[in-house]
Amino acid sequence: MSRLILVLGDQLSEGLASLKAADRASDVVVMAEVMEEGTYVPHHPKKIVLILAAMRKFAARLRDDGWQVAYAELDDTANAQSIPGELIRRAEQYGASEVIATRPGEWRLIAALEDCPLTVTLLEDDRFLASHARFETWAEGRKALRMEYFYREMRRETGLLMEGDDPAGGKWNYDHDNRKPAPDEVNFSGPMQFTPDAVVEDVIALVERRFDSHFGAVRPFWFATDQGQARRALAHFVKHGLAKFGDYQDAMLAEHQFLYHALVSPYLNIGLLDPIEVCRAVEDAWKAGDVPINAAEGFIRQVIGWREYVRGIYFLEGPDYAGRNGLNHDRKLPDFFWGAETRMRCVSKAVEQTRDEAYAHHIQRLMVTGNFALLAGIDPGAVSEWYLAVYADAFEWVEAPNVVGMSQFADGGVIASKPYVSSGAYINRMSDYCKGCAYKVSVKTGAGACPFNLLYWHFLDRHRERFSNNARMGNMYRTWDRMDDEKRATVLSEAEAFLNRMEAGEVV
Ligand code: FAD
Ligand code: DLZ
Ligand code: SF4
Repeated sequence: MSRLILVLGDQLSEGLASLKAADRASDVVVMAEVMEEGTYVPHHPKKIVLILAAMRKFAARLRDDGWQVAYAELDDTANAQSIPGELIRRAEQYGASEVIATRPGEWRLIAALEDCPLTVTLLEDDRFLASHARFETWAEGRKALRMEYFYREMRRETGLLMEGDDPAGGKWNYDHDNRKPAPDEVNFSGPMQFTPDAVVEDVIALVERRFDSHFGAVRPFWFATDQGQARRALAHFVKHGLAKFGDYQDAMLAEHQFLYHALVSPYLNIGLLDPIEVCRAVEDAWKAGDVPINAAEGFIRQVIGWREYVRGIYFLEGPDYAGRNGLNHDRKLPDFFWGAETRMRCVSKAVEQTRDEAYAHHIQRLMVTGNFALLAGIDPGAVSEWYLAVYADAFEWVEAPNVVGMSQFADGGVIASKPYVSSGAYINRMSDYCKGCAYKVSVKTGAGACPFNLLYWHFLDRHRERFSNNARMGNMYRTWDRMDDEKRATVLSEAEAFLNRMEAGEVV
């Protein structure tokens, strides 16, 4: 009897565990475009196009390779519009009762498959360096789960940038060199862009029709949608962008959204690129003398360090992780996250770019939108849903630890040892956003004061009990405590007034 082999929209890898376990001669691959996956959060239209177009191309490739594929398009009348529903329908159609699936990257879908009234076997997703068991072994008995130590083990295990037992160049981490402010000129034209072919055009039309209420621009659409294109995009970045990736990793420019970033996370996360393949390409460029060590190490750390580490945390911490709210923040997410007007140029530019590209780089996510949400005390569940919806690379296993943990400190400090908060000074140092902003970054209180300046102290003050004994935050509290009482009272009342205006829906 044939078995059903489930392939999800972010599992588009030929070497997927469920495909490796299948019998091409007798099993049926099930792939389904379903409204439930398209709407559990209002995904950005570009993200939906990416996934559905890449699914259609992957299915065609499997068929060419001799697989029998039962593929449901979104508009098919018989489509059950959910993954379990489609499995049940296909089980009846093919007289199958057994499903082989690769463990999804989200607790929600794992639970749905476990509850499905068919016999479902979930195989470990081995497209990562560290299995769950490997991560658990690393985490066991440690007081603090800091990424840096995990990363060193991954370097040793992969041999990436290693000279014998030692790190290449003598240091594990070159982050110190990677904090240069925004450059005056950028000589990288950005990620490789692809003109939509007929498959992509069909999906764009479908998404325009079915998801027209979702935030985000569907056109122009230029993402890679198959493995060949994704590999070309990677090679383009390694050749033209990587050398300066390290130097300007943290910089932000309003008119250069991509700076020297790779824009490969959507391709990695849906399976078009393999993390080791990506890192080897970067290491080869360093070995060939084409890029400096700070660029190669900085990049490889993100992929075999951060990317693996956050996944490990998500599965180690369990299904409640994404819902944590360690600082009890409960304000509503302001409408300007969905494109309404704001006078804060940094936030407005980051959201505008997110709307147009379904992309923002790490520091825009962490130190502009994330920083604002944390300082303003927004409900981290709402913040997390926003990030999960608006970025093309967002799947809960990677999004939740970055947002709930790293950015909102809502996991109580599992990931970060201190909250990532800053006043406007940091944004001004690393970007060109403050030039031309309606607020003045140098003004601390009174007319035109930058909201980040006010909210920064408001955050520290309202969380004094939680953070004042944190050794890494002592200086901040000492500076706050040195201010005279009147100044402190003014800061707090102006911050409150700002938050009240924001909550009342005024343009702030
Ligand atoms: P580059 O800056 O060129 O980095 C190279 C690669 O490193 C990325 O492609 C990515 O695969 C990996 N990487 C870098 N940082 C991280 C990280 N912290 N966690 C995991 N992988 C990392 N990344 C996602 O893939 N999906 C998300 O939903 C996501 N949400 C985030 C939310 C917040 C609040 C923050 C601060 C970061 C988030 N990140 C997320 C991490 C990071 O912002 C993106 O991976 C990166 O911006 C992707 O763009 P890029 O390919 O140009 O990356
Ligand atoms: C994100 C997404 C979307 C928008 N649509 C589909 C879909 O129609 N079919 C599918 O199989 N997968 C889709 N996905 C990806 C899933 O949501 C993803 O597999 C889970 O969130 C687990 O990471
Ligand atoms: Fe953002 Fe403040 Fe700079 Fe305006 S002045 S761009 S609000 S940091």
